[in-house]
Amino acid sequence: MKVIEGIRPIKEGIRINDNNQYAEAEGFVHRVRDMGKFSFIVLRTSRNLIQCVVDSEKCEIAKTGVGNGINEGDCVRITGIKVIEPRAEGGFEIHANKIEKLSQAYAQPPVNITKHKIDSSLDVLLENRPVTLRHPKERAIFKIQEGIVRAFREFLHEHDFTEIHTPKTTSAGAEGGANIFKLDYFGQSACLAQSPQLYKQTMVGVFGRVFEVGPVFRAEKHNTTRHLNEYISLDVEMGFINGMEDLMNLEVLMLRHIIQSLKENYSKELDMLKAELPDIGNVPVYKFKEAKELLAKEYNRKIGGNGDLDPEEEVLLCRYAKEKHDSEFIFITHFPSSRRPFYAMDDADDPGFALSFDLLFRGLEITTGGQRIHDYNAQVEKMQRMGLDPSEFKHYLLIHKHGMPPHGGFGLGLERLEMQLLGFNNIRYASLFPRDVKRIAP
Ligand code: AMO
Repeated sequence: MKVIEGIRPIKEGIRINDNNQYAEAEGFVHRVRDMGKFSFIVLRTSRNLIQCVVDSEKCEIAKTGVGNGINEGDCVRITGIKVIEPRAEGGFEIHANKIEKLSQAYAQPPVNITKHKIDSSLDVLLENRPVTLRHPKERAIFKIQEGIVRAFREFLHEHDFTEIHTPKTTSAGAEGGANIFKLDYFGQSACLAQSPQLYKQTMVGVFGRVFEVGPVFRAEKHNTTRHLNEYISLDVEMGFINGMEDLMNLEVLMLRHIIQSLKENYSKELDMLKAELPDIGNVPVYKFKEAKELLAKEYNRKIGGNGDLDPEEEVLLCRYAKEKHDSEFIFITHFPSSRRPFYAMDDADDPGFALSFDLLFRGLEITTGGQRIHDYNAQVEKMQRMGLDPSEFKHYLLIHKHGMPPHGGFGLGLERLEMQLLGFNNIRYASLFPRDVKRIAP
């Protein structure tokens, strides 16, 4: 009988024995420096760079991989004595007794990934993504991304939310507008999900509180620094709310938890990227109308426009929030109803405006959310008012027909949040393999 072994216990690419004297580390040869009698090999493990000292007379080099010697890019396992060395990363180095060469690299990286920073244009960075992601600073971005999602999940689980997975191929777009990717689905017209909106509401009728982390697709034709054609949406939907404020409070608490968790578990990566995390105190709230008036008064902006905030206005509102309220975040609520989707609930006291909000952070919208219509008649009536045919939404309307609590939620763009946290001027830096108008590979 064949026995299947368990996973070898190893943490961040290194295992240290019980008496803290011996270490076994596995990873990639990041840098080699030949000092004559001995060499320094910097090993890139899954999260760290470990300095190893190799005296070729004392060290056994087991060449299981092809080729001569040990070169940058090779995969190796190094065992040896753990020696305290304050100048080395992590405060120690390994004096190698043995190097097992596990495989060999066949080419030099297209860009130098051993320098302090990758010195190339965004295009070159993305074109060579499978290799450039190996640079410690590049991978730090995505370690932090893991941290954001992990803390998001942790917070919501603690507050009784159930994680769901909804389909990404759908029969109709949830958000409306022209930015829908159409596809042929066995002869039937279908599209890629613009958001899990209708499904997450549906699941409130099942679990009460739900969330999802998943890709969404937007056929935006504009190549901007803040839009991707596929991004990761952090979606939340909560039933039995007393009003939109419950959702805004939830989001603030959630963001505080994310920041705290990043500080506790990802300080190494945050330091590497010189990230300045925000303190999240009370987040100021302005109605859309007030925000427009404020922009006119404080910054001479013309009132009018298209019922939304343009990018410059988002920057100005954040500047105002910082100066006036010492907050890097600002909520804008009560957008004109005509500019919000059919599922948005209107304010009973001010029917031209929807109970919806945007959260702006350091000059950029990172979230849209709001309260939804839960009453069947009200939803059918609003669809008709907006020129939509309720029969095309017959599955969605089943939830209203069979009873829905007052509910609402929000969608947070993962790459946008990270881009603002790390101070990037282009969203593509925060996406592993960005999809934009010109790029669908790698
Ligand atoms: P909305 O369309 O505003 O709302 O999207 C929510 C958040 O998703 C991010 N985002 C994007 N990020 C990168 N590239 C894009 N092209 C892009 N478009 C949007 C932004 C934005 O704030 N269903 C609603 C949410 C809800 O009400 O629950 C929705 O999808 O950070």
